[in-house]
Amino acid sequence: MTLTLYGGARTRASMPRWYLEEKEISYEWQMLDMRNGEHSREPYLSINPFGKLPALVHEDPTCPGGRLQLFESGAILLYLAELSGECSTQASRSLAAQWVLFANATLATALFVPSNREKEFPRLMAVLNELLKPGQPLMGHGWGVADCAVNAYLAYLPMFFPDLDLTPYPSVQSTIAATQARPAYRKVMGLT
Ligand SMILES: N[C@@H](CCC(=O)N[C@@H](CS)C(=O)NCC(=O)O)C(=O)O
Repeated sequence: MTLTLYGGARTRASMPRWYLEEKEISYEWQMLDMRNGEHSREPYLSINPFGKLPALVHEDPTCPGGRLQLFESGAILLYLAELSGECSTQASRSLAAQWVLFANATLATALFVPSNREKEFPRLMAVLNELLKPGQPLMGHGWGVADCAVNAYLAYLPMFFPDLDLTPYPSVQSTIAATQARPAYRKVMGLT
């Protein structure tokens, strides 16, 4: 079986790539040159017709037609969580979906849609600050897909909004620091 992850510089491909590295799943990394529009033309459009990154291709005889093509970082993460064996029950699959959807829809919107940042962002941060316990995963017994999705967005905060005051959220701050210290995260973000 071959897994190929397509991404570009500073894209959400870092999320599924981080997961693959943490779980030591072997994969091929295809970095597209977005400045030259490689994501907006063939052959990439045959993988994601919307021309957005990331996308995953899984060549595997057990997939219908021997090959699965997936776009949307959340769908890719959930598929990888299935492959890694992290989500083996209905309840764990549903909780994983809850956190991945929360990260990609609710949290991402609060962060990156400027009109939401004033009200929605502090509201979410206050709750996350209570829920996040340093060293404890959001679900399950070890670092997993929920932590990957949520913590990847939290770790974007100092990158995209360096002036944002996070001191009211000490657990969020510790979570960001713990994320930045993880070797797999550092590798994927080019911090090593
Ligand atoms: N909801 C999608 C968002 C994908 C997305 O917007 N990707 C950006 C990079 S982070 C992209 O490909 N932008 C290029 C473009 O829109 O032309 C996901 O999570 O995968």
